[in-house]
Amino acid sequence: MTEAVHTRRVFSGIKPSGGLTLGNYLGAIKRFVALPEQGFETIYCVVDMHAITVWQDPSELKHATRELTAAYIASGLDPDQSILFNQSQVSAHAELGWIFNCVTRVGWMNRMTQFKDKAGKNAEKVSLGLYAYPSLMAADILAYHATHVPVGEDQKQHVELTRDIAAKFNNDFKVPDFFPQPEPMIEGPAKRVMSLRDGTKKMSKSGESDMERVNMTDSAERILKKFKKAKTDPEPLPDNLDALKDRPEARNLVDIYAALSDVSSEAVIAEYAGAQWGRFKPALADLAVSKLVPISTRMAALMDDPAELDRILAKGADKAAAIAEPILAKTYDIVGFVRSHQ
Ligand code: AQP
Repeated sequence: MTEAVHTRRVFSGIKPSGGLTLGNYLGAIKRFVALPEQGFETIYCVVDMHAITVWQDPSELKHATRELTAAYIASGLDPDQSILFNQSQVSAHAELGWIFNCVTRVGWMNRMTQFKDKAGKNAEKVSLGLYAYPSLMAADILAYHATHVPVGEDQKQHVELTRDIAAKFNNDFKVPDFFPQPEPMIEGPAKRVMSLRDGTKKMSKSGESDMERVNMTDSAERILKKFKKAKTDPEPLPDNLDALKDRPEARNLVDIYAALSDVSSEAVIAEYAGAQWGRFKPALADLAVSKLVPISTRMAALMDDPAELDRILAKGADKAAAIAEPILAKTYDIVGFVRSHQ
């Protein structure tokens, strides 16, 4: 078989599992929005089926799905240029996910650190879906033969698993290059935005205290308060990043500043060398307000017309299905399913 040439196609998704954080914005949405200009075909998904791996109140799930759609658009995503849809409206995800459940080995799943972190001591009580999540994520990506997956550092292991699943499928069924080997794109200073209260813990939607995170919908006052109260240490900022090695909270705030202002962390430390927190924190908070508040204002306006958001998702789902369905049909044929009912 000649080597397949796969289109430079990006796929990524975000769970509508609650209010979006600055981590979701800097680690995902802001980067997603920049990719169409870089010559990629882009497919972005509101992964509602991943959200229900932990309990979601049904009406809140609908609200979070529309709010995430609004966040993508308010951050600059053009739904005519990128495909934007919610996962459950394209059945190829679940169908390919089942096939991948039968390709993936239990031993591979047992190595997934995010499951261990999320399940904690409760592993016996969490859903089977939470355990199988990475196999559905592989289906999300490979149903489109996507070649690039922009994600935060926390998702790297899942993209690597996707590569293993693709390779095993291609090998087991002797279809070299049918599924591509997608590349994780993990770039920039916001690969892992940390909690404002503990610089060793990821900033998460579901973190216990609201003061740990900045939400995309926080008011200016709330953003200012959260940065003011953010945990730091008594030292001023040094003149190089190496000196922040054992100061995770300080490093996190420098990285957030860099990501918000589109400069490197080195440039931030050069500008603020020797600065006390009393100078740096208000500058950071003002910067965050100037970037986030215009977005949350646009989000609120979009949320005033949920029917229009639903229409955008429906149109996106049609475009997504037009790509995924032929790939799924070919996969079924490769697996040996009889397809006599059209
Ligand atoms: N703190 C973060 N720093 C950088 N990137 C992040 N992402 C999430 N948090 C950070 C990136 O956002 C994308 C979507 O993530 P998700 O919402 O689907 O899943 P998640 O990583 O499990 O996000 P949360 O906020 O931690 O959700 P909950 O608390 O509901 O589990 C991914 O690309 C992720 O890397």
